[in-house]
Amino acid sequence: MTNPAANNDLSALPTLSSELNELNEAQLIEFANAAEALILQVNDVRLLQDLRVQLTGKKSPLTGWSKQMGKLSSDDKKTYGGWLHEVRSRIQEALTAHQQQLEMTALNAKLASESIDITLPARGAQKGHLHPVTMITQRMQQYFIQAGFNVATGPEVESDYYNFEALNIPEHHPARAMHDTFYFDAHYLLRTQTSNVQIHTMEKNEPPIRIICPGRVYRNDSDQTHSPMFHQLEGLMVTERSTFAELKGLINEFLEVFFGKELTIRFRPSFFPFTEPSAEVDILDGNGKWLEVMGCGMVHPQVLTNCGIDAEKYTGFAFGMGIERFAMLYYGIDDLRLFFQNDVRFLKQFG
Ligand code: 2NL
Repeated sequence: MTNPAANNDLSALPTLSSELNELNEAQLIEFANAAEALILQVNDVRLLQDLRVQLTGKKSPLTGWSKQMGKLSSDDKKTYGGWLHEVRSRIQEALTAHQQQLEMTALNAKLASESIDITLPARGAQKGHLHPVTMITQRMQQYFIQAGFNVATGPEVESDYYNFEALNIPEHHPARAMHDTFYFDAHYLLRTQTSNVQIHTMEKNEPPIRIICPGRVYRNDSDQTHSPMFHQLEGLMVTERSTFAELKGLINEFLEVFFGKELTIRFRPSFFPFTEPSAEVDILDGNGKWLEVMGCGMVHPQVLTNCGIDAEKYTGFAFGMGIERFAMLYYGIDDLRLFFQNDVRFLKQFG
């Protein structure tokens, strides 16, 4: 920004002689009066600065007159010196007083324009919430905890023994293939289900055992219904007389409590290496379509034996389900990947 030259109009000042000894007191008083009036007309601080220079600066008439003081007789020095001092003092006081006035006015205007209306309603705190997968996990756990199950967790990096071998999954089983399982080396991998936790628990504890095992699992798969990392909740109960009938009753009640309504449920014969017999559980949706929601079965005697549990004395049942699958059904979501993109527009809807 350029600083424009002074543009105050000084024509309102009386035109006086530039010769000091040609002036009288009345003329100088009139000059001071006119200067004061001129000062009061300025309503901009920068223009007032300019006017200060015009009225009292090196090129001002006042300074011009003061420079002639040396040529005067000592009597005249007193007289003219008194008048000039009076004029300069009045002008300077008027400039200072008016400058303060202008600054005050500007400040008040600024304060008024920036004032805060404290009567406006507050914006309110933005409250976060748990991730939908966490909320669904907790909803599932809530049922099993009241039914007497304990929550158990374990490592996500596991050896092939705890992930496959102990579960009766044979060497040549397709789940063991490189394209399904993330291996670190020949023996260590990312668990493909949470069953390793049940194996560790059975190794370390005598029945009765009642546990659920929620957690992250990993499979080399990615599309609308598969994610390389997802969550499972598995359950295991081992006692002296656990039966398939008890398993069915538990699963039926869990599903109806979870979805909060009566359901048509079927247990469809299936196969898992670690359970015998095995079943897949379907629920009938509103369109007459069967939806597969989980798998279950009686723990294979070989699995009990692998964990040091007497398979002649004890029986067990187990089940497993995908947590994202339940979350999709519960919330009506058709793409599993949405759970892992962390798009706030998606996540916000679950508060
Ligand atoms: C499914 C099926 C299942 C199990 C998991 C299990 C664990 C042990 C012993 C026996 Cl240690 N069984 N787990 C049993 C049946 C089914 O999961 O579709 N999961 C998503």
